[in-house]
This record gives sequence, structure tokens and C-alpha cells, in this order.
Amino acid sequence: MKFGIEFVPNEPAAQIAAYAKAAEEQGVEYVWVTDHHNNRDVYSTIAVLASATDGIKLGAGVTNPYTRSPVITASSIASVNEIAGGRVILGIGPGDKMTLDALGIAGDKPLTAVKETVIAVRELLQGGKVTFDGDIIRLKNAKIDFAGPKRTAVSMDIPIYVGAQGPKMLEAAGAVGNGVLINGSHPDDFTAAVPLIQKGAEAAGKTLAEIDVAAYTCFSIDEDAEKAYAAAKPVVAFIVAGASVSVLERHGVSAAVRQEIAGAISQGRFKDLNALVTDKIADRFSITGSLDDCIGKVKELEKAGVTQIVAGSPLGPNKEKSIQFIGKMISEF
Ligand code: F42
Repeated sequence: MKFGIEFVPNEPAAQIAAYAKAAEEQGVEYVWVTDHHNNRDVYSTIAVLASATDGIKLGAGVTNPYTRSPVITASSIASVNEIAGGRVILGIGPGDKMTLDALGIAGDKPLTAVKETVIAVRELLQGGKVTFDGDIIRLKNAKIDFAGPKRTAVSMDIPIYVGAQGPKMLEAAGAVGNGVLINGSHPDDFTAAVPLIQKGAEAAGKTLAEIDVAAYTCFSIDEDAEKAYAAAKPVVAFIVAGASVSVLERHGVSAAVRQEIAGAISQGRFKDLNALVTDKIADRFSITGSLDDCIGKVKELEKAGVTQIVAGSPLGPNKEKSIQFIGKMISEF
């Protein structure tokens, strides 16, 4: 099992860099930085993290095909890869619907857009002139001058992961990705996802073993499990409020319960969330508890086919302390 931590750049890059350095010291292998227009820019943040760390891999998780042309994405990821000495990973996903809506972007043909973007970026990183006549992506002799073999000191064979939830996107991730980032924290999410990833990989002449299956989790750890649950529940509430009907059904959450949780959020009754989100619901949508609880839950995810755990918000009641706990957890694998 590999371990990563996700950071949302809603804090200054220097602060995220301090967390990333602490994570590196604890043996964490990956840091993933999310990409939303309302937060600090993902690539600038990665550049700062690159300078503050030595060996940890740095991922953009995930950029979408609509707010940036694949040429800009290729140029940005190649730039930070050079700064980081070849330690970066690119994540591409269809984009969060709420944030695309805010920009007036329809997000047409997300599956096609993601597949075309992955293929185009990979080709651009080879450094040649790229002409691409896709349904969404159109390029004419586009070129990244500093990419490609021998132009930089670092390899530009940057792994590309796909952020995926839906069945077709999971298959596409298996087909075109080096890895897949799945917003999910429970083994049932992966029992459903892994066969689809495998189907996509095999259709493309690869095996499942070649794909890193990463669980992008809601994660909360503390020596006091009750405090860990209290920290996780507001995050779980937002996940439940935004989850698809099929995901809610998978986890046994009724439409009425979702309605109550969404109502409490929209009316600002955040104190009510602790009761509305039961421990049972939290256990379906997060990895939460003491060190031993979290180790047990990660072992179950490993059995379900997860190959990387990405610990995401909130991490716990105290981020610095949680990073230390994650280090202790890693030593058990
Ligand atoms: N979104 C962000 O904006 N920023 C982030 O930093 C971010 C991180 C992230 C990390 C992990 C992760 O799993 C998701 C993450 N996301 C992030 C969210 C991500 O961008 C997506 O919003 C999320 O993964 C949901 O996407 P999805 O995989 O469920 O795909 C949706 C769009 C979908 O509808 N998929 C369908 C499916 O079955 O998979 C495919 C639909 C389809 O086939 N469409 C056709 C096509 O060609 O695209 C067209 C159909 C038609 O009628 O036109």
C-alpha cells in the first residue's frame, strides 16, 4: 500500500509546504493538491512544495479539460516537473460540476473531454508538434518547446491519473490512465470500481496491476476516536449532500436523510450535523477513528483492490498531529 495526503490550497502555499515537509518526514510518498478556481492555483502551489521538499511525489489532483487547454496543462505540469526534478504527477478529471457551473461552463461530453485531454497532454509532453482533431480537443501544430527527450534534465514521462466516479469514467481511467483517483473511503466503493478499471485496462492491452488505484478519502484520525468523528462529520455531510443516488443507495443512506443533511447545511445549522451524520454514515464515507481503527479500515481497502490511500480533509482535529499519526500508520504496512 502506498500513502498520500491531499491538500486543498485554501491556505497559503507556505503553510501547505510545511505540511508537505512534515508528511515527507513521516514517510508519506505522495502529496496531491486539488484544482478549483476559487482556491490558490494548483501549479504555483506545487512549485512552492517542490522547493520545500526533497523526494515526495507531487500531484495535481485534478485539473479539468475545460478551464485550461491541454496545451496550458502540459506546459504547467512540465514546468513544475522541471522545478521538482521529475517528481510530479498529473491528475485529469471532468471537473467539479458546482465549480464549472459558477464559470458558466457546461462541461459537455466529459468522458470524451477527459480521454482526449489525457492523450493530447501525453503527446505534447513528448515535445513534438501535435495536431489533434477530437470532438472536444482541437490542436494544430501545438508544441511545448522545452518538453521531450533530452531538452530538460528530467524525464517528461509524467504519469497521468484520471479522477473518476462514474462507470464509464472508471473504464476510461483504466484504458488511458496510469492511475485512477476515486473519491471513496469504503471497500464497497472499490468492489464496484475495480472490475470497471480492469475492463478498461484490459481493453487497452494492459493489466489491472499496471494501474494505481487510489482512494481519495475523507480521513480523520486522533487518539480520541470521538474527536476524530466530530472532525469528520461536517466533511461527510457535504459528501452525502452532493453524492449521486447510486452512491447513496450503495451506502444505505435514504433520500430523506440526505435531505435533512442538505437542509442543515443550507440553513447554516452546522451544529446539527454531528447528530444527523451518524457514526454509521461516517464509516461509509470516511476513514475515521483511532490509529488502530484507521489501520484496520485501510487493510480492508487493500483487500478491495486499493493500492494508494490518499488521506484527505479534514485529516483530524489537528492536522500536524494527524500527519504524525499517518506516519505511524504507514509503518504498519
Ligand atoms: N474536481 C475538481 O474540479 N477539482 C479537483 O481538484 C478534483 C479532485 C478530485 C479527486 C478525486 C476524484 O475522484 C474526483 C475529483 N474531482 C475534482 C471531481 C471530478 O472532477 C468529477 O467531478 C467527479 O469525479 C465526477 O465525475 P464522474 O467520473 O462521475 O464523471 C461524470 C462527469 C459522468 O457523468 N460520468 C459518466 C460515467 O458513466 O462515468 C460518463 C458520462 C458520459 O458518457 N458522457 C458522454 C461523453 O462523451 O462524455 C456524453 C453523454 C451525452 O449525452 O452527451
